[in-house]
Amino acid sequence: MNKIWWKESIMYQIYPRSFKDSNGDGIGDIRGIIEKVDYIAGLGVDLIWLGPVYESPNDDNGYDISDYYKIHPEFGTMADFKELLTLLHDRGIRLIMDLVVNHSSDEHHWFEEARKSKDNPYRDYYIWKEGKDGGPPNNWQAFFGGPAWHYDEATEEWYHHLFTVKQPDLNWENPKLRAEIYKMMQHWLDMGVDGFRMDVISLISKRLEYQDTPVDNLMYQVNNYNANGPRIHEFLKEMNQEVLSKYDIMTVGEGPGITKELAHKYIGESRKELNMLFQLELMFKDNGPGGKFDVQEVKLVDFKKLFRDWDAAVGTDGWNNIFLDNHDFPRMISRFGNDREYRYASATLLATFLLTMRGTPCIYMGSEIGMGNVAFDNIDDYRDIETLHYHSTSLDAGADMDDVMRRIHIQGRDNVRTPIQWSDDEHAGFTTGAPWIKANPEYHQVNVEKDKLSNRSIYAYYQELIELRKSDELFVYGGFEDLMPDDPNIYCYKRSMDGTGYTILLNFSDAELVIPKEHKTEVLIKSNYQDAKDDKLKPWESRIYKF
Ligand code: TEU
Ligand code: CA
Repeated sequence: MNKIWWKESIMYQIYPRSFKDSNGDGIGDIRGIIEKVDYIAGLGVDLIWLGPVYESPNDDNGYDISDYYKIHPEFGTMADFKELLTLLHDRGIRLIMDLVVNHSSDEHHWFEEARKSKDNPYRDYYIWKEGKDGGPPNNWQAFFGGPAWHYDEATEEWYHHLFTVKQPDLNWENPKLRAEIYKMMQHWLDMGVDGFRMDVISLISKRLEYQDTPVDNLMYQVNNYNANGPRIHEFLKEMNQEVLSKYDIMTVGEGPGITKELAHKYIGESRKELNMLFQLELMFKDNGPGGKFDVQEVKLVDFKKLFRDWDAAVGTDGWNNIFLDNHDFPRMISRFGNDREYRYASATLLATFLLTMRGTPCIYMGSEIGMGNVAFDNIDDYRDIETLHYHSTSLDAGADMDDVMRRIHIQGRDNVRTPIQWSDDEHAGFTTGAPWIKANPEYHQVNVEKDKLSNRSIYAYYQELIELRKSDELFVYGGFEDLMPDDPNIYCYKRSMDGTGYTILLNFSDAELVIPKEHKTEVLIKSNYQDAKDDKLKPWESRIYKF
């Protein structure tokens, strides 16, 4: 196993709009992050993933970029960005940017040119087709609803968009486009950025037949027609050769359709493509036949199997990222823990999981104080395009709207996009103005100020666990073994090397459970309960034993 810094790093994701507003316009910004650099550094993390801060009309909150070289004025200036980078580097913290190159904004000048005429030099930067029988070129659906094609009257052709109509897909078949992207990546890396999180990178190589899918199901279409296209590895190898290999940086790829069987092709060290993946299998596991708002139960045994299989899939020639939420999915404490009776215990149990698994952990901002999902009663308080689209189409279809709201409360992306709760002040201390999205009313009970004063501080627990992980490289390079794969409530695994190591025991339930006998001889070095008992695991108790 090769040793390298990005395997040893502890990542923290910042969704800039919702982190901290510095100037009272209600939008989180770079100077807000600068104000909180000590808060971030104090946690002990050493790698930041910064969500998109590029110029964007914000159809999809920055995932629709109109200029890859500019900082969006609502986030600040290029000088602010450079100052943040320096401040972080001074503290030994690296920063990676979001790289969103499956699509651009329709307001990018490439697209504004491309749509002018069929012979425009930028035409071929995007994907244009003639319609079929008066309709779109094929029956593909877009992620956030509607067809994956939009008719453009000026040239009487359709352009392809897997996300919204304002996110036209880029044509990676075109070498000029690829060269532009590589040049742009070099620009940021030359500035000192430490790598990229690559948005839906699994979708960039298209199947040029553009065949109809026989099944009316978005995920089926994505997995079989959109993801892992024929040239994906050729493109990633080229990108690695032209750009990535020239810098001491890290990359994490994201995207649907990357199964554990295919993972090695993306991140095998010998393959020279990417370093690690945000695998979405767990994130999609509760999606029923009706998609993400059709929520199904996921059992702990399935959760464990998934991590066991992914660990085996990367083996010793590859690397995983370990995360349980991000800006697209529900808060981990609400999804996998108990955010009501056992907030402290389940938040710290999930922290223990993230920080003791094999793979680079990624902590989504707010987890360090145990922030949970939000449930606004009124749809007007929601901002996410996916949620709003789901609501309006359900309304048109005559659905039971109480049930629709209930589903939004469970799965909507705004669950993770409400402002960070800094204090009990108005708007959770996030802004002095009107926030772009309301704070989660839980902020009166759950906020940074209160957490830090508490003798059961979740932030303090994260600090301790991060320190523990950093104190022994066995947590990074040791092997992983699931010791009780079939237990319905307990996750028990071993991290070890040459006969020494740690046993991690996690009670994923509200019940008090008997401790499996074989661990009684080991030394307990950490529990999330101060009054841990010898023979019983309390609800959501986590333990780390050394042997
Ligand atoms: O998301 C990729 C992705 O797979 C989404 O379809 C995800 O499944 C969806 O958000 C679930 O509801 C990335 C970004 O993380 C997301 O914020 C963007 O909206 C999307 O790409 C388009 O750029
Ligand atoms: Ca602001």
